[in-house]
Order: sequence, then structure tokens, then C-alpha cells
Amino acid sequence: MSRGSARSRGKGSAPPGPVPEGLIRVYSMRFCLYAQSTRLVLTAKGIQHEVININLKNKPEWFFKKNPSGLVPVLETSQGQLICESAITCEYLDEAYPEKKLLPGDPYEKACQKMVFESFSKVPPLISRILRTQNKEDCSGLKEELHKEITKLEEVLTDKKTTFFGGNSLSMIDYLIWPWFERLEALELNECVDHTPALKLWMAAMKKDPTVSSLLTDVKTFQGFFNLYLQNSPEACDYGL
Ligand SMILES: N[C@@H](CCC(=O)N[C@@H](CS)C(=O)NCC(=O)O)C(=O)O
Repeated sequence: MSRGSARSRGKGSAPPGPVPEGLIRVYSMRFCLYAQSTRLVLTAKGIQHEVININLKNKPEWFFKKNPSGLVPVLETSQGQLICESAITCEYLDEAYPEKKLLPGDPYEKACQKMVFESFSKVPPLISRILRTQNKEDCSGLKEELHKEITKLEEVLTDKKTTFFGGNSLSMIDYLIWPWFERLEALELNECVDHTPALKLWMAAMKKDPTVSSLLTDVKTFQGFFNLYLQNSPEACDYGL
């Protein structure tokens, strides 16, 4: 059970009931990059879950009881436990559902994944600033900075000589950073990976992964969403439904 493409719940909607036994719930938004990482982990691990989409431009009052900061993703268990912050939700899922581990057991390898994630942490704010800059000609400095950060990730892959960031198979770190790369084309930022062949191969390999491909969104849909989201439209989160 998932309903990842259900319409979002907004102000005035009834709060959802308790999470049924045997399921975990994720409060999400169809286009949220952070919630996508959580949904990728839920899907990759085959965890039975339900998705409740939140209208982030017209949030239901009850949602602040799930997360006072009003951000998605949030996980809710059948015992009423609430877990927020995407990286924390992903690590929680990996520990709470230990079949098919996505984080390495080896402490050093795990630390390496966290170091890559820390290095990646400069990318989301840059992409967000580029998205919000009205006059795209003013973006050249930001694009240069983004290119520099992306080059650091390219170096990780070339030093490791592996297809994925944690080795030759997909693991947690790949799911944590993928959503930003999926949106490069829709944001007309593909040039940032023009000179990073290892990252390009990684992106191609990611798209072939059944979990990643099950949650892909097409470029036009992303662009339609960005357009409405930047206008603060309450229709943004349900774009295309
Ligand atoms: N650090 C948070 C960031 C989550 C986040 O920014 N989510 C956005 C949607 S992509 C959100 O809920 N925005 C609503 C708002 O800013 O009010 C995480 O990793 O979970």
C-alpha cells in the first residue's frame, strides 16, 4: 500500500487516523527532494508503507503536531512515534527494518558515506538559490560554485573507481543524493555534469535501478511544479493530478 500519487491534504482537512499495525506512514509531497530519499529507502527495502501528501503551500493545522517545523518528510509508526529530517528517517528505516541493509556495517565505510553526504550538503542550498533566481543570467556565479561542488563528488567516484558512491552496488548514500541530480535537466543545469564522466555514468546507472526508476518524474512535470511553487500557488503540490 503506498498512494504516493494521492492528492495532498491541506488546511481544513481531517487529521488522519492512527497508522495501521504492520505499516509505517510517511508524510510527503510528490515533488519534495528530501521526502524522495525517504521514499526511495522505503521502496528499496520493500517496507510496507502508506504515503500522505501534504499541501506545503496550504498546510493542514494538524500537520504541525506531526512536525512543529512544518517540513516533510515525517515518518509515523503504528505506535505513534514520529521521526523527521530526511537523513534521520533513512537511517531509522535502515535500522528498524534490518533486512537488506543500505548502510554498510563496517564503521569506516559508514563514516565514508557520511563524509560524502557532508561534502554534498553544499549542493542543495546552491540549487535552491539558482531555482529562486528570477533572472537566469545572474546565476553564473552560483553555477560556478555548483560546478565546483559537483567536481568534488566526481573526484570521490574516480578515486573509488566504482559505479556508485558506496561501491559497485547502490547503497544509502546514492539514495540520499539522487533527487538533486534527477532535477538537473528540469532546472537546465545539465551543463554542471558535462565534464564529470564518472557522475554521468552514475546517473545513467541510477536511472536503471528499479527503485529509482519507479519514482522518476518527467522534466515537463517538474517544470510545471517549479513554476507554480515559485508563485506560492496552493495548486503546486498537486500539479499534474
Ligand atoms: N532538512 C529537512 C529539509 C526538508 C524540507 O525542506 N522539506 C521541504 C519540501 S522539499 C518542506 O517541507 N518545505 C515546507 C516549508 O518550507 O514550509 C530534511 O532533510 O528533511
